[in-house]
Amino acid sequence: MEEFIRTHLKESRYRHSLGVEEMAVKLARIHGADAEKAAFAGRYHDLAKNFDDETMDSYIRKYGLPEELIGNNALAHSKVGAAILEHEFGVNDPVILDAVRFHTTARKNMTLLDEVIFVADVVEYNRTYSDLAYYQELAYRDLDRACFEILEYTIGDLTAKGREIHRDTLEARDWVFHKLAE
Ligand code: DGI
Ligand code: FE
Ligand code: FE
Repeated sequence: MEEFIRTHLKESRYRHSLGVEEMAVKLARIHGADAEKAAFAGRYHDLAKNFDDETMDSYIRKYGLPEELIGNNALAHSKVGAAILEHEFGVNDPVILDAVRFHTTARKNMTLLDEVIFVADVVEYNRTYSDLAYYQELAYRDLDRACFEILEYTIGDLTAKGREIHRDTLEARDWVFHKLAE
């Protein structure tokens, strides 16, 4: 598997993966998730990110993934990544597979590991946006709140760009909003 990401990821994407691993372990320790699972899911979450369209589409068909993923690598890479971990590398822990599968859109009823990976992806040390320190501090302090603010940002950004927002993303925002209000 290490060989797979070394050969299939660009250098910067490989570094991002190690960054997500490190951040996911940190968040897991703070918030009480399984640090070993966090490390594994973090390291391999983007394993399909740099596939060309043809390769991505062939995996979507091979594993019977939804047609809506064809030509949408932003959404497909997380679903294809989970399918490859499961079917080609024999990973059978549903908690790890789901954390990879939903790392881009999030979803309602997220597990603790789902949230750890979703947030670590955005706040890992190699990211360069100006509010990074703010989001890192928020992630250490309040994982649900970090999830919510990231979802709000993503939805606003996609809306501004006129792109379709996946149902799972909208449901995740509503779910975490109600969780915070409780
Ligand atoms: O793979 P990474 O770059 O590390 O991060 P990611 O897996 O969160 O992917 C980010 C991309 O996914 C970014 O281009 C925005 C896109 N994205 C996130 N949620 C949605 C989405 N795209 C669509 N169309 N709909 C969504 O709900
Ligand atoms: Fe990703
Ligand atoms: Fe990522």
